[in-house]
Amino acid sequence: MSVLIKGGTVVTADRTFRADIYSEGETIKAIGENLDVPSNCEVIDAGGCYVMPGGIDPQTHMQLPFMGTNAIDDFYTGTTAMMTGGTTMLIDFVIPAPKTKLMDAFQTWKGWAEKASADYSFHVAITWWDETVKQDMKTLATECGVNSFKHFMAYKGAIMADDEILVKSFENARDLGTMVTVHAENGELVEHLQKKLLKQGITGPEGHPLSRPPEVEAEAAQRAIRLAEMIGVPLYIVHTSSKAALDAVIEARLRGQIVFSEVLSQHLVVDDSVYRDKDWNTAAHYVMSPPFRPKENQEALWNGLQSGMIQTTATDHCSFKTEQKQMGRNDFTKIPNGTGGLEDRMNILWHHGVNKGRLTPNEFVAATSTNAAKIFNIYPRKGAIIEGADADIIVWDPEKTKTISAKTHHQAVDFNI
Ligand code: URQ
Ligand code: ZN
Repeated sequence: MSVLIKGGTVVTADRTFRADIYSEGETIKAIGENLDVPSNCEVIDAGGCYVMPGGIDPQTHMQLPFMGTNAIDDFYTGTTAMMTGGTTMLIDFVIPAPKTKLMDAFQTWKGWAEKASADYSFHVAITWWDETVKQDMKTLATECGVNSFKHFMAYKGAIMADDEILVKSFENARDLGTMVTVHAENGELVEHLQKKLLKQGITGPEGHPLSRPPEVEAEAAQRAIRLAEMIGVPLYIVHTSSKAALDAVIEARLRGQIVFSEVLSQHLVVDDSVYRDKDWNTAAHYVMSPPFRPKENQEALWNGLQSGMIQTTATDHCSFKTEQKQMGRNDFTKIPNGTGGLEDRMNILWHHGVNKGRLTPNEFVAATSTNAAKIFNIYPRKGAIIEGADADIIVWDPEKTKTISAKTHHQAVDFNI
């Protein structure tokens, strides 16, 4: 199938220019004006619109088995919903339960992803360690195209990587020429604070942010940064949510260390007042980790994005229906952690970023697509509008408006934060 996108303004991470784009099958073939195209090709009128690289969401969890249930969006509903909002690729996570072989978990996730309606890739989490893990990391990096290994420093007793696992995995990842990513919260401190709060009789969702304050994130971010520095491996900190953690990233980057960071669209616009909602179900829907923060953290995160100290945006889409959130009805530590968002990320960044003058359209493309493609080594096949690149292209009408709502979104979850 050949398609001509005509009359639009092309916006990439580095330039804005008038051009038509002709693609055949999944590949961009020609970019320019007055293109010579077959008479029977489909023509899309992009007049008055921007034509941009499709969004890449570098952090999602489709149908993740977690905290005794499964995230409700699967690889079909999630990829379909994200495309309606302008994201054309996601990078999900293979998360082996401890003692599960990485290669077995990789096959499981690949099986789930066969129903995806858009392109995807995988990070692989290191949740335990022995020689087989080391060997499987090599197989994944050299034969399966995996170039990033994830470490959850939280979730003690489940998938948490302690310092011994971090050191061994970071060193192996370095030797494989790959990158390490971390969920930076100190799992020991979280457990300690959870027990203290429950003993005080605090069992509702309001206990969640109290058990993981910014200092818990900042300690883990700082520890991951110093471990990565000592071992000499590039580090990517996912869902940086607080000024305290971002300050650790900035300090490392100003020292010349290779540290990338990511911010979730949700953390840029939602604050911790949601946990004080009188309706238990509403407050429980906002239970995710790291939690939503006091509003002043948003300014720091926007400044981080605008200054280039934060390179990417994601959603960490890991959605649970209202009935699933009931698992923590009497104990907030049992509320499945996660929120939705992959359908709305691009709209949130455009409205609160570009329309409010924080980001240029070019910076919007860098933050929603190109930077993630470069960091995870899929550029310029993805995240670019050049001949030979994948034709993952969005036509963006900057004048169009919509109301974000669970009533109209395509995500499987029954709530929209
Ligand atoms: O921690 C994560 O990124 C996964 C388990 C999604 N849940 C969450 O609360 N962020
Ligand atoms: Zn996480």
